[in-house]
Amino acid sequence: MSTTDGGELRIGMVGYAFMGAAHSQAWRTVNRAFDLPLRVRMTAICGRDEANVAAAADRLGWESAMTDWRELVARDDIDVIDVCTPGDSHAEITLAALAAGKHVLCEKPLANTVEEASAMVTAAAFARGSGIRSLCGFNYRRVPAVALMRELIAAGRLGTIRHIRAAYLQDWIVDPQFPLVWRLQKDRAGSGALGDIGAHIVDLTQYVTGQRITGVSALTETFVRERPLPSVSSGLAAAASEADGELATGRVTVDDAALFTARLDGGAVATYEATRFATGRKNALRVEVNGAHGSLAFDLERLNELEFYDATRPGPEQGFTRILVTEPEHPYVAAWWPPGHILGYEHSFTHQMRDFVQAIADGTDPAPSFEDALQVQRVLDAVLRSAGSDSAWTGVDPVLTTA
Ligand code: SOE
Repeated sequence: MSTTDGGELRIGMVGYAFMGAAHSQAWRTVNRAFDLPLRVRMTAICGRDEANVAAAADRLGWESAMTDWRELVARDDIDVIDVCTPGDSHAEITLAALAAGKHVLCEKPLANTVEEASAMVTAAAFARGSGIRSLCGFNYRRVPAVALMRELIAAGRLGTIRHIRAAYLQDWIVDPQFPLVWRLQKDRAGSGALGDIGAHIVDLTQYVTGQRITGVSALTETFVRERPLPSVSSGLAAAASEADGELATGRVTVDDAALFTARLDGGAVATYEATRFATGRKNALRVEVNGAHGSLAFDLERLNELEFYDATRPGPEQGFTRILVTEPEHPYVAAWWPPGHILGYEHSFTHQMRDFVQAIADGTDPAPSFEDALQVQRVLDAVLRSAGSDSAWTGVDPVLTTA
């Protein structure tokens, strides 16, 4: 069982790419922004390439660097394992860490399959009996404006929720020459835009409304089906179709875009769009919730703001107002700056670490739990099954031109 060492919480992180960097920034700042009962110690970072992980340790502020995550998990001077790797290793690392009595923070989506996610839920439930805490890294829940959105909806300010409208738009692979990185390979990532960014809007909309998706109708599309292999052989050469003198290419085995409608258990209906081909949109996450008494809208590109339409106000005063979510009474904000001094993307990760450390100290279960993340995984699986079947698809007869 993990024991904190005299008020220290010793972290071991696996992975050092984008999420590793974002989590490292959060581990570095959490005790400086928040008054916590435990002091985080960035004990070790782990990655496969010895030189690269040593450089990452130096750049990101870790005390030591390792190349074998199994050794990291076995260390008795580690209390928490933070999993920042591609999805195909989430389950293996998490199961080993829980079995070793470590608290676990696992990046989203929880796993590449429902089966893996279910095994992680079972292991987390068993470890919970020994006081071990686990959390899945849906960080956007911890943007103050998103947390405020949930508070306003829970307080009934919108009344009965009728519509949920969510889109997460990126464009980083529009160029067909962009290489076949791990996010574009099903065996590494599980799915494409759906699991990477669609998972965020599934979790976020369920979080802010308190409702859960009960069914979907979906379509997915892969616009570019062959891409150049990454410069370093990624073991895909066997699958590559290498013509004479042509650059070796490999097949894209995931969705570039996923669109689906959904029904939720509180009676709301919803539309979701997750795509990496929204040319010009870089990281555009937008959610709007329409209720009987009003609406709320959040835009990640304006993450310190929340748009609120209060239909209970006198007619002449009605209109979308812009709430600047920087007041001390807003979630998390009091730890930072005076009103009007805005926060950024990285603060959501610091807030995530704050809640995780506090939960470990209090002996409570942080959210989203692995059970919450398994439900997201089930939605992703349902989307892919729906998209793979023609059952709900109704074709439109072509107009036969006489010309
Ligand atoms: C995809 O590029 C990505 O990095 C996601 O994996 C993250 O979860 C999201 O926060 C930003 O975009």
